[in-house]
This record gives sequence, C-alpha cells and structure tokens, in this order.
Amino acid sequence: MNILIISDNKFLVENFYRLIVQKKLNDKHHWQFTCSKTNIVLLNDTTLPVPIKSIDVKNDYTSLIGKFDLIFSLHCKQLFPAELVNKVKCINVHPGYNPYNRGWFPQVFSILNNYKAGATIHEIDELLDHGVIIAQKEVVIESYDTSLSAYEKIQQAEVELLNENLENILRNTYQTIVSEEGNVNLKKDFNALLKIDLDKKVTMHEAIDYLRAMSHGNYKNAYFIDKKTGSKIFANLNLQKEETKSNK
Ligand code: 0FX
Repeated sequence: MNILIISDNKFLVENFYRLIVQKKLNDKHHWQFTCSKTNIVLLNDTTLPVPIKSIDVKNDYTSLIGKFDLIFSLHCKQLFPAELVNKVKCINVHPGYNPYNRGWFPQVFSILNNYKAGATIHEIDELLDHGVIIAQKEVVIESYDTSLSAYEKIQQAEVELLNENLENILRNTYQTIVSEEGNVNLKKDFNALLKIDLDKKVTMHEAIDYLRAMSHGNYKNAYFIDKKTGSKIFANLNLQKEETKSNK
C-alpha cells in the first residue's frame, strides 16, 4: 500500500515511525511523511528519524487521489477537502475524546467544562474531528493537571491507540462507532479566553480551573493589562501534589 502521513507534530512523527519499524511494517508498505509547508521547524529538523517533505493539502489534494491508498493525519494543521476524504480513506489521530470538545486544544476546554478528555482515532469525514470512531482512550484529568500535563497524558494515549490499532487499520479489519455530535471549539474560542477580565467575579475553584487550563509550559496564554504601564502581564499556574508516603 502507498500510505501518506501528514503531521505537524514531532512527537507523533517520531512515535509513529518507531511503531512501523517495531511492527516491521516499514518494508511491507510505502510510507511518505509530510508536514504543512508553514511548519519550518519540522521541515528543518535534522533529528527526525525519517525524511519529511512539505505538502499543501488544499491546493495539491487532487494529486493524492489515486496515488495513496490511505492517509493519516497526525495533528495536521490543514483541513482535508471533502473530495479528498470521500475518495481516499483518511484517518485522524485526535487529542480529544470525541465527540466531546472536538476541534482546537480539547484538554483546555475539558479542564474548563469537565467533559471527557482523551485520544481518538477516527475516519475523517467532511466535518471537523467528526467521522466514525475506530478507537478511543479516556484520560482522566486530575485537579492538579494543567493543560500541559493533561496534554502529555493524551499524547501517550494517542501512541497507545496507534500501537493497538495500526495493523487493523492497515488490514481494514476494524469496527467503527458512529458517535453523537458533541461540541466543537475553534481557535477563536481559545483566543477569546486569553485576556483576563480583572473585574470578573468568580470562585477560587473557577479561577484555578481557568488558570490551569491556560498553563502550558512556556506558552504565554492568559494575561491581564497592567493598569500603570498598559503592558500585558502573562499568568502561568504551577500546581504540585503533596508527596505522601505512598507516592514517594
Ligand atoms: O497539534 P496540536 O496538539 O493540536 C491542534 C488541535 O488541538 C487539534 O484538535 C488538531 N487536530 C491539530 C491539528 O491541532 O496543537 P499544538 O501543537 O499547536 O499545541 C499543543 C498544545 O499546546 C495545545 O493543546 C495547547 C498548547 N498551546 C499551543 C499553542 C500554539 C498553548 O497553550 N498555547 C499556544 O499558543
């Protein structure tokens, strides 16, 4: 089979490649790894285990039809056109527990709305993170998780799902589940969360949930405006679980 991987995520490229080598699938099929042409970091990364080329799905998708038997999206930032997903089997590995918080940064929204979080492998249809579900794994978000720690657990779950389901996907021997519509968040919904309204009255519970949902390593997400200087002041929450004898 000719299989195309489109990914903008280094962790998934590395782990997907590791799995196909471990499972001795790299010689059985022809694999081509690609990323978005705007992903300069990945295109210039010399530490990747496999060569990666750029692809412009929106403009060049017709050349993929007939050439590839299967396409994987591993956090590809480009939307797949309807004609492509209707003519070639396209599979998405998504960092959310469909149909909850489909779309942008699912774990951020799961911390805020308590909907289930996790990872889902599904067929791609014309709607965002919507096609029939092949497999999924729930990840429990604890009271002390931030967006980053939740995301790290979700990425592990994505790799576990790929490990458990890759052969069945290649052999086309998997069952699917049609899910409900759930809810969708877009990039603009995340952007709308960034500016802190200093006069808004919330409980401490809501304040902590908001700040941990916006805390993701070095990303500068939540901010307020300093009244004296007009500068943006970025906020990041650091949470630590007390060490007890049993978890020392
Ligand atoms: O690649 P990805 O993990 O995922 C995103 C969407 O959430 C996903 O639904 C879609 N299928 C995929 C194509 O794109 O996104 P990322 O690598 O840009 O960000 C990873 C995490 O980093 C994100 O969940 C939250 C955090 N982050 C990222 C950016 C860019 C921030 O907290 N702030 C940011 O500005």
